[in-house]
Amino acid sequence: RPSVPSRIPGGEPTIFSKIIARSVPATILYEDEKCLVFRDVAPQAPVHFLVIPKRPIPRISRVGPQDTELLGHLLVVAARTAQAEGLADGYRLVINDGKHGAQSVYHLHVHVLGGRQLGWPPG
Ligand code: IU
Repeated sequence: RPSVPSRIPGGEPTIFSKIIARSVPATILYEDEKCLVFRDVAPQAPVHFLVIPKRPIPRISRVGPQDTELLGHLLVVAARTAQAEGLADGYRLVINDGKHGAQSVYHLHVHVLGGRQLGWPPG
């Protein structure tokens, strides 16, 4: 079938599916049967990694009740990995959704940013 650019909402597979499949390299911090954690290729803070489900949910606005356990798991893994990365002074979780949220890869991901004082509100 024709390949679909990752910027098209709902289109898949994205580059994150290739990272899961190991056909595109990434610095992987954690993996289990449901999720993968890897460093963001363009870090916006001294520590910046992404937590993604292996199942390619395109965006947070598309989740349903059947995703409750998976979404909880992503947050627990995010917190545990933040601790392992030494972010004892705090950090931020971000999920961008759609055009106004500045989402660029349509495979759900939780950003974890830390290692410096972050500002508020975000841009
Ligand atoms: P966004 O929330 O969809 O805007 O975030 C996508 C992130 O994925 C962004 O921070 C990119 O730097 C990051 N990323 C990556 O880590 N590796 C890649 O190959 C690509 C994007 I494309």
